[in-house]
Amino acid sequence: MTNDSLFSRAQQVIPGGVNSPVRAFRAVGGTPRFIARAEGAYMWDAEGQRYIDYIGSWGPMILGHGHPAVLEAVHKAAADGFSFGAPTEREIELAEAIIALVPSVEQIRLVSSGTEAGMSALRLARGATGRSKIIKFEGCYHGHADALLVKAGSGLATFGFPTSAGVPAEVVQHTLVLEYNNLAQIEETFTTHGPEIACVMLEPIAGNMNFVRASVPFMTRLRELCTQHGALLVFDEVMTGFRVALGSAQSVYAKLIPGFKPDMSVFGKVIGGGMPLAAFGGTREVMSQLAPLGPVYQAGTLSGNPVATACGLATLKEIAKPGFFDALSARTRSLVDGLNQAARAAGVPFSGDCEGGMFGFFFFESLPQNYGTVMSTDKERFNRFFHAMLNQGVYLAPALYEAGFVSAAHSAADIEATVAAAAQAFKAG
Ligand code: HOZ
Repeated sequence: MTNDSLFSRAQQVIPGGVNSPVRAFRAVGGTPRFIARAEGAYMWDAEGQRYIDYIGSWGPMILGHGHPAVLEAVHKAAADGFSFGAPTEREIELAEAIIALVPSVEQIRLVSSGTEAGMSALRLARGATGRSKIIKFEGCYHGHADALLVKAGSGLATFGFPTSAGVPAEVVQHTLVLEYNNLAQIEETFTTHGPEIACVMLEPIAGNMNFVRASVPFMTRLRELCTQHGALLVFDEVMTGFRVALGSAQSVYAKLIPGFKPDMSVFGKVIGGGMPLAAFGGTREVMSQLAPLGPVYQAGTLSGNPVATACGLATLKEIAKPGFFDALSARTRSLVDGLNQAARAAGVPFSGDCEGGMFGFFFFESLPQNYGTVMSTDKERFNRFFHAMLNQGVYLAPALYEAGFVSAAHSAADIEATVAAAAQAFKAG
């Protein structure tokens, strides 16, 4: 079977041949690779071609594919039952594990996807404050719930839709979209709408417009303005959670801004270890507004699924081992340094950055601070680079608007091979 034949067949029965748009390779052109299996840092497609995997299922596979301890936990949990629709001890263990690692979270609710978690966090923020307006930022993607699907990154950026069709204007009338890292705009918006703002939601390090950090002055002021105006600061850590540091991106900012904490957090990806699991949490006061304690409704048949929680727990246990993040960060840093050097040697305008096991790069002389600048980086060059890397067995995200991920299974030799492939690709132009 070839990737081409599978893609033709898929397009007969699945819109665009894929179950999530960016996978279709529309941005970069060509045929998506149909993955047959994966192990460690590698994936093999239907034609038996091996790739060094820098997508890692878009973030969850922080240990690499098929980690033995995770596999064992999943096998054991599956043998005990796939789903009960009733509480289990493992859900408490996972909640306790997350709370132990993230001090801003006093209570947490488990759900099945990042979209569900973001949508529920938004409802809770509105319910808890009794306010309607929300602030989000251009290029930040918080899943595909209607109210958040405005000027989002990821697939919306890839396909050039500012906002999805099917989202009525009335539904997004309370969504205020501002420029990421723009201090003047948040000041102005709080001055005009302060008492109406339920929450400010952001990706602290945006991973859906490639990789863009919120600046420290911006984050500091966001925190101050939210506190001053009684709005909740909601961190979408679906990508960054337990990925950029053991304490997530909020621990990175807490090191730079004394006493810093968001009010609510949204998690996904790593906490499920590759299974459908996500969560939202925050202070006990806010979380107590959630049903069955409070008036904000939220529910799910597969929430806290026993197999997914086993997978997530086993993953968190591995990443909490001493030295895990130091090693992962050093490996990711060596990749980014290698790419930056190879580009410089070839005279290619390029800038890469990373935190923990998450990285990004742009064909641009400096690191962009907002979506507008990301959109102005060299897309054609990215696309040529993507294919040159793919042809050399390196699988990067098939769109320039997505961050990349290194796992603990990536060896120094994998990084060297990747940098060598990039040097070839840069030379080819
Ligand atoms: N929304 C994801 C990228 N930011 C894509 C998920 C997928 O295609 O699996």
